[in-house]
Amino acid sequence: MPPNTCSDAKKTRKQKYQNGNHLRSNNDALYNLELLILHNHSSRPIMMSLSRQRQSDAGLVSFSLLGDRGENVEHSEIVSHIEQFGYCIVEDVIPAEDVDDVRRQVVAAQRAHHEQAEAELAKTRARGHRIGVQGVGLLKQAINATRCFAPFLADERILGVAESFFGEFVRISCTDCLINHPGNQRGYWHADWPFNATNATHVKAPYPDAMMHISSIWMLTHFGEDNGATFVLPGSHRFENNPAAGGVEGIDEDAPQPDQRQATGPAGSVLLYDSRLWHAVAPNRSDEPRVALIIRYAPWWLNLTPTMRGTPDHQRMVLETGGKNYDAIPIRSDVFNMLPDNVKPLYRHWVMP
Ligand SMILES: O=C(O)CCC(=O)C(=O)O
Repeated sequence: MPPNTCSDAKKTRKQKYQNGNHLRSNNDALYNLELLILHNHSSRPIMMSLSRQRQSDAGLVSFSLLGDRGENVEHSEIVSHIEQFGYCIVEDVIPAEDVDDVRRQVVAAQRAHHEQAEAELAKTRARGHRIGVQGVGLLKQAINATRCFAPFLADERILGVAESFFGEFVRISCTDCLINHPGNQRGYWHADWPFNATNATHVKAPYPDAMMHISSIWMLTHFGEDNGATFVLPGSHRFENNPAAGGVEGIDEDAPQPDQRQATGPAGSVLLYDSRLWHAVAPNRSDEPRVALIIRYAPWWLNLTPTMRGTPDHQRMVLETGGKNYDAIPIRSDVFNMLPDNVKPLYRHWVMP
């Protein structure tokens, strides 16, 4: 596990940087952004037509960035790709030698809590809300069930990038697990909380053009077009709204977008994105489950209390309105106490009394 393999992992990573294939994104050669203004409440376009200039087979391009230039340069490259396209895929965050073990433990934890998670989803559906996707298994606050991935959560390339956007005191707002079983349904286009208007608590559109929350999808199996690599719409993080809750006139939230891509990567990679990015669950057409962790990083100033059951904000904004919950479950204090020292600050706001 990580403490023993840290230096090896660093060596492997250095080799990868020199090969230039550790970091992938839709780079600028791919797209010439032609702005097609449909609605214009402000100076920002709500819709864009993205015309492709060049496309690799996989739809994503590997490129060489760093050589020996070091961590800071890498941060800035990831940051600038997220700023430009809304997302970036960072490979080898969980080293290849650890990822199978992490996946096995996460899958076992999800299985053990599957019935309970389905019952919670059913309660929300019974109140008339669309939540979850058929064929996708969920485990909320997975860290309460297994800490096997905790050593990687403060990775410089992930937390460091979050800090580049938000400054100090970043907090984790979500640690869920998703297992897309073979044959799972396609999901609807949405942006993540607090930009998903199907949730009781959300930022009112048109959104200010500011990064407020970073989402990430940790690939515990490889993500390919066959097994349901997440659909993303490059550039959509700067749109003023998204199709969830019918937020964009003329856009069917369930229909493919002509410029959609799939965020593919080997197991151990992380898809890091601005939470405003339009994305959707893709169908798994393989015969193996696709396994992921959903980790979100919030600035200290983003009010997370409406997502926390038992708080007055949750009572007022979610329960009393009958709205759809974006629920977070506190971390157990025994789990918190066993976290690595550099990960504890990410959960300190949420320890179960
Ligand atoms: O699992 C996926 O591919 C996408 C998950 C998703 O839509 C989300 O976490 O908001």
